Amino acid sequence: MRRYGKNPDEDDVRVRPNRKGNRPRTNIRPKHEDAAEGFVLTVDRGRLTVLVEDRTIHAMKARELGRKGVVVGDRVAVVGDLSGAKDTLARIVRVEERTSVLRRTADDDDPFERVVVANADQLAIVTALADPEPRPRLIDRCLVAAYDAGLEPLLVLTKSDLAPAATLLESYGTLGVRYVVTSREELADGAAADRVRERLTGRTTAFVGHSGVGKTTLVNALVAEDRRRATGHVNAVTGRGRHTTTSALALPLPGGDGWLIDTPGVRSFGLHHVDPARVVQAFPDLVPGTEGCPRACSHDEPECALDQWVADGHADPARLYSLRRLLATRERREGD
Ligand SMILES: Nc1nc2c(ncn2[C@@H]2O[C@H](COP(=O)(O)OP(=O)(O)O)[C@@H](O)[C@H]2O)c(=O)[nH]1
Ligand SMILES: [Mg+2]
Ligand SMILES: [Zn+2]
Repeated sequence: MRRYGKNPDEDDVRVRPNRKGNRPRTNIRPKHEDAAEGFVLTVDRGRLTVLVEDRTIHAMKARELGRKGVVVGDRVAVVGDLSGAKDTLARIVRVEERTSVLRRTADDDDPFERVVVANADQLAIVTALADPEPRPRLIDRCLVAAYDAGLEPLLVLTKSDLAPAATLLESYGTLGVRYVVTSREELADGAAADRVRERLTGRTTAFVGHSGVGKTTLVNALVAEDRRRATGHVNAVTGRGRHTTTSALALPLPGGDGWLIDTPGVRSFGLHHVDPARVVQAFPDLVPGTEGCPRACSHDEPECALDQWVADGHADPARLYSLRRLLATRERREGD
């Protein structure tokens, strides 16, 4: 423990003498009763765009928010110039309590968890059936992140014109994950958008996917024309993909019934922060079996009570296997 003052035996030194005039930390903040409600659409370093009524305004964090992060999907209170006129900047004075937080750690070695999206209730995991090849471990990691955050996962399998979905779906059968399959033809005739939109109505869905899977193509088929983004083509000059997506972006679904939150392409999905106890909650048939587990059980140790639970016929062994497969992705790296 770090101590201040000369006497190291002095307990609980709370007052730091002669620092900034010894001003007490104030808990009395202006209430901002006149603040408007807003919904965060984009965050680009310190600059945010916020939807207030039907206007998109520019805003920044007020100093009183300190280090508290504001992310896409946050419900916030804003004050100041709310006109949305050019060169105006409103201030975000409060972040409302979040119903969910989708987190990731940049890498498994990275102890800092970052909130990616707030208040989503569904995670669409976009995976191509070919070109690029599906990466089951990345899918598993996204599933763990969804379960950890309390979001309902939805597998979106694209490019079924190039490869069938059956093999991939087999390994998710026991998990009971919902899915939709799309193809190039169905993108062209609107059937793909219809099928996916059905799953998005009335919800806030975060879209994740490895670059090249067709996420932008799909998102563009789902949102209004003026919200569309460029799809990634390889840049002839740099040889790199045109990474048009650098941070999350909230897009309204046409008809105003739901939000789609597009996130940057993920290469890995660090899970350093994930608590096995939260992941098990996605397996209601196994939850009661954990009562006999040791404290902070990893559910993959000899003392874990789930083996007996399954042996006694309370749940399908395949479900326990699936849970352990998912939990194991926390220790493994994508690509292993
Ligand atoms: N064959 C096929 N190609 C697709 C499909 N959807 C997207 N693509 C192509 O896949 C490439 C990458 O698409 P893009 O939307 O930029 O992927 P993103 O990186 O996930 O945003 C583009 O050349 C698309 O035309 C599909 O259903 N079938
Ligand atoms: Mg894209
Ligand atoms: Zn256990």
